[in-house]
Amino acid sequence: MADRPDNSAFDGSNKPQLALHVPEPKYRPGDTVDFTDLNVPPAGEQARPDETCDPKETAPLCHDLVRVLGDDDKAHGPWDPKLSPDVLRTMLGHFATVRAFDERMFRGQRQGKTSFYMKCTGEEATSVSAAMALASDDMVFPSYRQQGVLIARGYPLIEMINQIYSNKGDKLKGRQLPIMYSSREHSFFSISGNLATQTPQAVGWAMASAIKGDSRIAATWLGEGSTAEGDFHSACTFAAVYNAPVILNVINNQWAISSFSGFAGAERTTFAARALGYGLAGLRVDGNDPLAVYASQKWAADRARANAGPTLIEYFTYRAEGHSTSDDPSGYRSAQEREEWPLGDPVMRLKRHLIALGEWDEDRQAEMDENAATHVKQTTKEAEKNGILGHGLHHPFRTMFEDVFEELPWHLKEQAEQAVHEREVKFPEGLPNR
Ligand SMILES: Cc1ncc(C[n+]2csc(CCOP(=O)(O)OP(=O)(O)O)c2C)c(N)n1
Ligand SMILES: [Mg+2]
Repeated sequence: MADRPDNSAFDGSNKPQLALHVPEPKYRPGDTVDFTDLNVPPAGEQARPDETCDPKETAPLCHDLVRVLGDDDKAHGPWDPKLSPDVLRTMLGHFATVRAFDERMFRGQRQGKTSFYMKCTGEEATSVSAAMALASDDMVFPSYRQQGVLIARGYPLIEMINQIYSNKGDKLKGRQLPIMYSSREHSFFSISGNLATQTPQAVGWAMASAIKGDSRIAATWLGEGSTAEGDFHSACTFAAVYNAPVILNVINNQWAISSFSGFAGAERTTFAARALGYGLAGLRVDGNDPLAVYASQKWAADRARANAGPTLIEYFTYRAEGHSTSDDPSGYRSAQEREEWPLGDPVMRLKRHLIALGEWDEDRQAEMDENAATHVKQTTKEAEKNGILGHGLHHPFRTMFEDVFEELPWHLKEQAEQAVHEREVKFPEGLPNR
């Protein structure tokens, strides 16, 4: 929509009329997509300041794009993390698991086994590669698209599936939306559906870690759309003021359900550049380049561990699929965007890099993908024994009143009794789970 002055209040004077700008995405369904005006700098050309540098030194990097993997599939420049082929193959293995998991869970939702699922297709590096650069006991405060963090940390797939199916094996007892995992043992903070709430929590946890003289740092992830929430800005202020040992990862996949990134301010400046106003170190990174993601996360982690301060990282990527199983992106964006997206696919890029190194081949890749699919399939079958959506094998109804208070207060006791009574009236034949 063009900027149009609203003439309804025009008073006839010759004062300049004000016009409201309402952002509009460049491409809508059916449009031809052209990304040639997108500035994609060559890999390896971005400077790498010292981890303990003054935040101001990162200013140029907030408008650039840190890239390591070039069009020749080789690693270039000072950000090359120089990972061993074994570590690269481990990363590729996690990618394969995440992709196989996403495929099967998406299908499970279509088959009615769960009510909801969210894929991270195209964004795998922003969680897997980042998690691999952190220590396993660093506390992570993810959003809902970081299944790759749990998988990289070795969280059992069956626990994830039990949670998605809200079955009797679900450790969260059906109290969370499917995919909103939580694992204290894996230093993975409970996911919240209220966008951006995890960001001040991460900063607060990092501050507490510093107060206690601990050595663990915190990292959080949020979507670019969620940066429009006030919580994110409070988090940035606290992080800067107290020099909290925290990493704020903004995953700019350019869409927030059907709202494009312009509604979160992308037309004006980059998300990394938000760092500058707060006095945080900032990096803008090719989010589909697994080596650049690893290197930048490691840089920020080392910076936080050295008490040199927090970092805001924008991972520039593209949400290749729908927002969730409840979404149909063909209604609001051009299907060509995914095809024309110039930063490619992180899984293919890492695979081609390993092949270019002489450390991998297509046959081994096919075997890896097949093994991942089989592992996920078998684990899914195992989890289904604990129940799927609507099969009654969930936690007993009355348990929803438990675990919050040591001693259930009288008014909740009353509610619990009333709820059980109402179910008896509604289902006089009885229910398998009381
Ligand atoms: C406070 C709040 N507002 C709105 C929503 C509804 N909502 C859920 S996901 C989403 C889009 C978020 O987009 P983004 O932050 O870019 O993350 P992405 O889904 O792209 O990973 C919205 C608006 C919510 N859950 N919480
Ligand atoms: Mg987004």
